[in-house]
Amino acid sequence: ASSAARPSVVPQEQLASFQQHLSRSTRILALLGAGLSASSGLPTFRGAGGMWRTHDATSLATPEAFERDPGLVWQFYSYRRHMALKAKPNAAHYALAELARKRRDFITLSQNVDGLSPRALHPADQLKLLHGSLFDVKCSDFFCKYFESNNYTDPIVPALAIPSDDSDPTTTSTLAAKEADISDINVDIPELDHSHLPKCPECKSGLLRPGVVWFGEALPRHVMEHVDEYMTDEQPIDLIMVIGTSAKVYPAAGYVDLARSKGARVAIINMDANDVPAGGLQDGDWFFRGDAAQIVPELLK
Ligand code: BV8
Repeated sequence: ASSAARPSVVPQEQLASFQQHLSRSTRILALLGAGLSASSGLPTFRGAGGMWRTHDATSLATPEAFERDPGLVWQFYSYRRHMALKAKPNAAHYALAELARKRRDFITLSQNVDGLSPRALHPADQLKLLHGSLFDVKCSDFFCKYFESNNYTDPIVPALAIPSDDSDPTTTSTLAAKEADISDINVDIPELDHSHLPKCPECKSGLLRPGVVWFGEALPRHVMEHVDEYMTDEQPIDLIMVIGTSAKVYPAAGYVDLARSKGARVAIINMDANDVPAGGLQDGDWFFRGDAAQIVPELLK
């Protein structure tokens, strides 16, 4: 049904008080997590979505995993690139992009690497990708500075082609479900030694790696500098929206309390009533429970 026909998913009183505050706010932040893209068919890290084949996704998102088995890590990322390319931004991605066009002092801090906010034409100078992007690639050789943005080739090299069944991500029989319940042993994994993996065109020796921030790696310096500048500005922050994130990964999760310390009120949009940032809900916070794809467009209308 069109949004007009759809009954409001947000309690009217909470909606009114939020929108009143939003209308008076100037400096506004949003912290985005995987829950924002759930309705676009992309699995979150928590729960079933956190598994890929028999691996906990976060165990593959490390430099050590890449060092140990670059072929397996590249299969994981090639699969996620494939799924993200088949997914589409949802109404919440577009609503946030629209807000950024209307409010130049609004910036979005996204933990998501799925490329859906850029595809929703979110103004790039107001979108900070804290953990990089699936569609950036860089040389894994520490001394080589090769970096390439917007590499959408799928698969990035022939050996990483996804098994034939690449069904639509929004159906239940997604590759995610199929991939989730198979283990490496019964997937006919091509012998993925270095010769099959993407090579750095610059230094000719290093393997290319996904341009995402792995656990134990620093967030991109230019991104941190921009966020620090926004945060250390003596101006108060009026509002931070915490959308679809379990807010457990630092330093990203730390921005919620930092915004609070700058006077911001906090609005949490989450499917799970228990998922509130460390320190829990505080006086004056809003908590909108449900699907971000439905709630966010209503809040920002
Ligand atoms: C660093 C890119 C130092 C890769 C990611 C102990 C204590 C504190 C910190 C640490 C510690 N041990 C280690 C650390 C540091 C570590 C960390 O924080 N670990 C955590 C686990 C404790 N952090 C780091 O390593 C960071 N780097 O600290 O470096 C340093 C400094 C200088 C020099 C050198 C080193 C780097 C962290 C970045 C890791 N990369 N992603 C990839 O994607 O493959 S993290 C990845 O996981 C995401 O980017 C995201 O940040 C995180 C997952 O969180 P969410 O997005 O929130 O997703 P999740 O599934 O958890 O939650 C989804 C939520 O949505 C849920 O609440 C759910 O209820 C809700 N939801 C679901 N559906 C919907 C919904 N909501 C609304 N609508 C729906 N439809």
